[in-house]
Amino acid sequence: MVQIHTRRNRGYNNQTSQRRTNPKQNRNNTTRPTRNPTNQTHSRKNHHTNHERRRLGTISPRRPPNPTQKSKQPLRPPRKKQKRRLQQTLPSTHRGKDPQTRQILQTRRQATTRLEVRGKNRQPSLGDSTTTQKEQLDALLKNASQAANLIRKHAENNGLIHVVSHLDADGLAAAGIIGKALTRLDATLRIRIERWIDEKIVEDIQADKPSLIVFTDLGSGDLDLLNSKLPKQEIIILDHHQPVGEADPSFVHVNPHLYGIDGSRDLSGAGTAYLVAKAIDKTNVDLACIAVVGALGDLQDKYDQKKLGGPNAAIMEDALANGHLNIETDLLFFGRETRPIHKALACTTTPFISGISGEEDKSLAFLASLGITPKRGDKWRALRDLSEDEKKRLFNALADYLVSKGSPGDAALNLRGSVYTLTHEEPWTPLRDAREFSVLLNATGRMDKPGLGVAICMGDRGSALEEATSVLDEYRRVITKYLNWLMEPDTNRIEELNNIYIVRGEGVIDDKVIGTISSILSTNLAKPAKPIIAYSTVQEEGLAKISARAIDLVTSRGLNLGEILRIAAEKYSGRGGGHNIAAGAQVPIQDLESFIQMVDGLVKKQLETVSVGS
Ligand SMILES: [Mn+2]
Repeated sequence: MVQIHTRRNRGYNNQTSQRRTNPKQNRNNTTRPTRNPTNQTHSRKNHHTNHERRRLGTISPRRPPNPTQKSKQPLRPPRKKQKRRLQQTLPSTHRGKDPQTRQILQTRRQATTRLEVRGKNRQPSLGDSTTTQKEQLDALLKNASQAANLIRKHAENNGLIHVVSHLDADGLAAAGIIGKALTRLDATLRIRIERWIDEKIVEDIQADKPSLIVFTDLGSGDLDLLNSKLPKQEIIILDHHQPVGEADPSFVHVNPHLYGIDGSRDLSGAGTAYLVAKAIDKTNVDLACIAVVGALGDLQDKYDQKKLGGPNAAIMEDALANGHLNIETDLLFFGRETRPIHKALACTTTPFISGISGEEDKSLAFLASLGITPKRGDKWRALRDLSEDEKKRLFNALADYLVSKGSPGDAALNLRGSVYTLTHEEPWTPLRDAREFSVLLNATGRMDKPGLGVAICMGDRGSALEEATSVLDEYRRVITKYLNWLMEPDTNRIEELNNIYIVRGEGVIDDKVIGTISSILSTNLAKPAKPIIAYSTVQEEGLAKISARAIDLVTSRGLNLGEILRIAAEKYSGRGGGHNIAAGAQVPIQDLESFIQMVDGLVKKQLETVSVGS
């Protein structure tokens, strides 16, 4: 039985994705009334592009694995003995052969790219010795297999396993990976997607009397809450956010930060979940590409040519080895193999090209102005059909255009890099390009349909994919509309303060997409070294929802947005936290301006302190 539900349940979540129902098990869930959510906006996803940090970056000293995390507690007696065999949904797209599109790939480039991501040729990481990195990863893997053992035990006892995950692309991918691994174990499970954890949510989960709770892509920032509210509960946390406090020794806490691995860049929530899934059963290596999608969703492609590195690269190798992934370097337009070039251009929002992103007609006109014909005969041309010269012309024109629109000089660098193609996905679908897949997941989460995203990660296609695709279209329209609104001249909706940018979404921008907006803008404003604080206000709740982004250049100098937002929000009886590079908070509307001033000051202070001290 799989139930996927969220606090803003609508449509799909309670119906389609509920594969097997048992009236008793369902009592709390399937008819859960839509609750007006409070405490939302913890937009912890996403970081941001940057190139400098891999040279400057640091890895914090390795901490030995916590020997107390052994989870020796006796298991509860199994709750119910009914066997619930789940339909084994093997992805329908994993069936046939990859279409001939692959043959047309530029083989020379393919060969070199594939080499680069493997073994010794992988990007050297950050001045730390390979041995140390290996030790770190080994310790993390050992920790992951503790989690795997505990999950297997609960699955064998047929206890209810409650999976709680984060609403963004990485969180949905993580939920999908663990969800799939659990269905393969025939486990009884329930999946719940949240923007963050609070007391009410913990109580709701407890009311289900789960035998095991697995938190994915969240939990590490809420250890105090979990310690105090769930003292007798068996708990696994698979997260990559900065841990705040110490986990109760009975918890199995798997987090790369505990082993000196940078969780904001080198391993995602989905990646952490994947390591556990792989430890549960080797057959789960087919989920490696979903972990790649999660890492890209959290913008972890920070290595040269926008590659993934660290443990993410090892996961990428699993996906390459099982033939589900192909990597090439090219312009990063979604659907490079399959989509008409003007559509591919219009679908691309990193960087956001004002006047082209989201506007197919205008992209078509832009191409025409460069003398690039969109069709050959009566067939649309895809990016792969362009000559090298045409690609160069297009890249240069876009770079000039971006600068003319006020973007920083290197914004165009975001247009090129490693393209991750999921070779078993149907061409023309948004799942074919791993980055677009992550945008689709994000869209389902942000548009109140996270169950769709999880179902797709677990292998559903068909009508689920159809519905998700239209959700994605709608999401793109919404984002484009908001970005154009923000960028209207003479409105000062994007305001530059001394140390930060403020993006004033007021009550206009839906607070659920404020994180996406700040991510997109973070590569597009004139002074990228200034962190972005974007907010939207929700009058009914009396709250401002805040999403902050910085670039690696600044975090490598010691800026920690998660900490700053936590401190500033707590001062105004709000709450905040996240990664150093991407964080979220909420504060009462009346305190918003003081909060902003405080953040501006804290950013200044933190950067000064660090540069003086180091
Ligand atoms: Mn994440």
